[in-house]
Amino acid sequence: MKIALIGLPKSGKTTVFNALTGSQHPTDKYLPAADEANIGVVQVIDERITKLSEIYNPKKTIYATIEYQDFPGIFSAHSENPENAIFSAIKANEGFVLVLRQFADPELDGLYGEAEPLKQLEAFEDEMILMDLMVAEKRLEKIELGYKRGVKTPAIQVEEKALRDICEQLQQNIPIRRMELREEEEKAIRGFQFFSQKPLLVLLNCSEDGFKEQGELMEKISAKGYLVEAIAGRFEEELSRLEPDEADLFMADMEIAESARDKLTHLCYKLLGYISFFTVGEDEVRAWTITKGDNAVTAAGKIHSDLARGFIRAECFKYDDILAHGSEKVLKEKGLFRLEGKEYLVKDGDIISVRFNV
Ligand SMILES: Nc1nc2c(ncn2[C@@H]2O[C@H](COP(=O)(O)OP(=O)(O)O)[C@@H](O)[C@H]2O)c(=O)[nH]1
Ligand SMILES: [Mg+2]
Repeated sequence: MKIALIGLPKSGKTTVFNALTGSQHPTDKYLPAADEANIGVVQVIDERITKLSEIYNPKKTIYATIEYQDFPGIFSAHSENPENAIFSAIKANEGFVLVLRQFADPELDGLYGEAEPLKQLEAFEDEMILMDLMVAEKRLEKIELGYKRGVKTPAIQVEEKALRDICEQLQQNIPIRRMELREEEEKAIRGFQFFSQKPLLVLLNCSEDGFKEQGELMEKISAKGYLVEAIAGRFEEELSRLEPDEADLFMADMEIAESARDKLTHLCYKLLGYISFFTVGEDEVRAWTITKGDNAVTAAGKIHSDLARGFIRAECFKYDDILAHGSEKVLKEKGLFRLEGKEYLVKDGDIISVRFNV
């Protein structure tokens, strides 16, 4: 899973990134904006994998991972080119975490305007919509030119129609993720990786004593249809540098139940509608990430394209059942071992072994 941290300069993206990845990139207030993204990979320590590993004792245990990319601040300057390299890199991610500064800082206020998350959120949506509009309109111009030269395939006509519909709604300030697109439209525009189509999590970066008091603001943001969370970025960064025992004490003291890393992990799965299934055996116990609603063939394809191509059946049981009964033998005796076909919708926590033939 690939997630981009985005936001205005000095909103605390690198601070949050450090907290999530345990890295120590500089976050000096007066440091000029970086020109490259920081990249860090975080393991998703799913305790189900840990427990399965205890049962199967495999040679390898492989957790899922989230790759976080901490981008330099965007949309701070006007007239940014919608095709610049940073934008393309951001759009290559599956979802965005928009970090909004909610902690007060007189110097940052002076430089970047006061911490007004709602206003900043709106400004961000506007910019994203504008960038998408520019990209879509440019493509439409190219299509027109092509028509004049006699290039007019059915696929291009579908794309043209989709883009016209989208432009019309973008002009009314509707982000693409809220538009109802038909499947063919969705397919036709997939390659553009439009900003306003990506799932967006709003992360309020608060002061140490302010992150619990964001209820009202969070409700407002959530009423606009966003997933939203508040954390104390700098405090979390400090926490991530402590030994686990020590960190637990500080967390208890602050009444934080979950580290920023764990919190963000759950939220990112939710944001993207992802679930996990597992494969188990002597060699390897491993977590795989799919979209809720994916069928057994799609899940098999995550493991290897041959498994999807030659799919015969999925042998399947539930994590909860193996945990309760301890062995596959018992599951078979109890009839908790299932054979599922191609159309079976894989559930979170399914343990799957694919029978295939290529
Ligand atoms: N008080 C406070 N300061 C923070 C917090 N998060 C970041 N900062 C400060 O804000 C400045 C910019 O942070 P940084 O993470 O570099 O922002 P970026 O430009 O978005 O990557 C630094 O001086 C941080 O120490 C926070 O939660 N509380
Ligand atoms: Mg930074």
